[in-house]
Amino acid sequence: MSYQIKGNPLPNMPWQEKPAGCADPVWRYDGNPVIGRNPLRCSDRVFNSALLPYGDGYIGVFRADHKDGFPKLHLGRSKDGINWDLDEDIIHFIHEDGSDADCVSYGYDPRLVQIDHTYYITWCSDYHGPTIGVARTLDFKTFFRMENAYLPFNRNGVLFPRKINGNFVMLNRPSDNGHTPFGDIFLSESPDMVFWGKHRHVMSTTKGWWKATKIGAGPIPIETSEGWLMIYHGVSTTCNGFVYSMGAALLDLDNPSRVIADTSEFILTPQAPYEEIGFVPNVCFPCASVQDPDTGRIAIFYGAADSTCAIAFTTICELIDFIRAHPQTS
Ligand code: BMA
Repeated sequence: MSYQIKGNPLPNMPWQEKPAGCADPVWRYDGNPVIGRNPLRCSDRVFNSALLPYGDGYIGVFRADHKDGFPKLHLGRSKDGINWDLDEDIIHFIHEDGSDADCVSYGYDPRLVQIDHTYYITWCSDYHGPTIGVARTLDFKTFFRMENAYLPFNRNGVLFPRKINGNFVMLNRPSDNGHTPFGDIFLSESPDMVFWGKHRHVMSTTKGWWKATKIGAGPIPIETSEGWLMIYHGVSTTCNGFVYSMGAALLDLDNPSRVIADTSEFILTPQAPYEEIGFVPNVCFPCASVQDPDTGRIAIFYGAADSTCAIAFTTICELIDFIRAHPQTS
């Protein structure tokens, strides 16, 4: 059975074949991490970041934790999606009237999506606590800050790459003001990217321990012939803290709050040294993917141990077959 990805061909995407003998549905790039420690003068760690094909290469919005401890958003460019030039300056946001709209204290875990001719950034912003900030740009030079999508507290705001039934749709994860020891995935709709409503529950944590504490949407959902492919993080609580793994599910194309299938087993869990050791050990946090409909290849861009950026690979067939072979049944 072969499954189709919708979208434009991407022949120059990062890619490595699955290593011989690998039985897992997702495998790591052997040059990981692709962005290592101290990549900028102002920051010792860049991780949990997002990219999109742009021009003849890639553009990205990066989470850089500055040396005063606060995370900020920076722009980066790459020819191949692997080697990155990051701007030392932060992204400056303005309001419609041109006045300054920079985030007050922090911005982290960005997602980046193109909907029609506009690029949208969503991220975890500060408005009396964490909630979802939204901005748009046409050219990655001028960035207009839009209304925050939700009341605090909320994280992991992930837009679908097209309107569904006439509305913008955003996955999100209501949370608390701390490290949130709970959390299910919801979605919300908006006719105009200002007013958000029609909030619907999508997926809950499960008894399976790798995602028993909380779950949150990761990359922009991938449109496929089988439904929206949603790669997400699932968190387990151990005596040494949280462990962040990755899972994958299929959502109904017309009604994405309906889960068609979900994985009972993780697709990637911290095992490499750069995932197990870092500022926050044992974190694989996916924020973006790029994919090629012609070959079915998918490259997942993820933050490792809140310290570096890494890439892992899969294919549409590997992942959907894995979801169906290891179904979440309750
Ligand atoms: C979450 C977010 C992520 C981070 C993760 C692990 O709450 O802050 O940015 O990767 O914790 O520390």
